[in-house]
Amino acid sequence: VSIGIALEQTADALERAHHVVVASHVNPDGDAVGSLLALTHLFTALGLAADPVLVDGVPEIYRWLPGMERIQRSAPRPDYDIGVICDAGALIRVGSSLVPTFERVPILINIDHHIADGSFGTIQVIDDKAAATTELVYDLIRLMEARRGQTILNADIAQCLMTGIVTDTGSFKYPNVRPQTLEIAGVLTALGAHPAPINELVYESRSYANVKLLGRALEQLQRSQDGRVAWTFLSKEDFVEFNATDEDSEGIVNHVRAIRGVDIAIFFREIGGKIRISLRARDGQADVNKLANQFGGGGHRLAAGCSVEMPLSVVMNAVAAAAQSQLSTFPAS
Ligand SMILES: [Mn+2]
Repeated sequence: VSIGIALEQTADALERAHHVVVASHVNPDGDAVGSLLALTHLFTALGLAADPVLVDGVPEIYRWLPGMERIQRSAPRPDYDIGVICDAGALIRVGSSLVPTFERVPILINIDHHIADGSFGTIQVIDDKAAATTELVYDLIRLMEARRGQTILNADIAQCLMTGIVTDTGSFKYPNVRPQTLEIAGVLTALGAHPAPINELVYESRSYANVKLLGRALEQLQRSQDGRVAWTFLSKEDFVEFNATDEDSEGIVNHVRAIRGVDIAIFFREIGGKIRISLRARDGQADVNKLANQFGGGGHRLAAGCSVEMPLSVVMNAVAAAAQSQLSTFPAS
């Protein structure tokens, strides 16, 4: 199904709906929160009752986003006409407590830019060329405006959409930026959503604990003999020492990826009896989505994650070895 047809089908379904539940993935990033809130604003403008849900709540660095106070950790109603899941990659990624709500909805709309194996949803608005899910939400808003002859896109929605673009492109630095990304960003900037203050709020308003954790993580940095895989970790003791949560470890993996010669960067942290793993690849042949799949996780080619229940040292050896094994099949980038 082409993206245009899927958007039309989504618009048709929305015309007939009353109660909509909207969700995105656990451990939400800027594109998850941004697309979720932009959709919530859209549905409200269309006269629908919309319930936005994130089982993990909203991370501190996104709490300034317009409408964020509407987000709940569970669905308040038992039943909905439509369920919309954005930026999630897979149904389970909304969080297991929320899956039954989405299994009950008669129409499930999946809006995403992840390449999903066995994609889900009655209607799938999926375009892996989009830099962010908010690009697809922008297209849906424009379509609804054309259908209704109504202006919907406003300054608040623009902030939400731009946040998704800024965070999923690493502030316009990643190869996923396409001409359309910058065209949409131009429209949003004209509406008052300049990328600079968003960048400041998201990346340059770090907690003290975040910077202390970064220092510890850099101290504990390791790499493979050929330097193509680098990794670091934070133990539960590290989190206790700085009175920090996993939210405070945001962005650390990018420092590992920035090392010259590194094709795959890995960041392990010991959180609540599990090991959470963030994976990043330098643009080239490395594919961390595949690597994450080997350990029950997922994401994109260049950014992915997973979570495993094994001792930290065991997990570190296993994932670093799997990364080296993938890289051994092609030359350094
Ligand atoms: Mn995304």
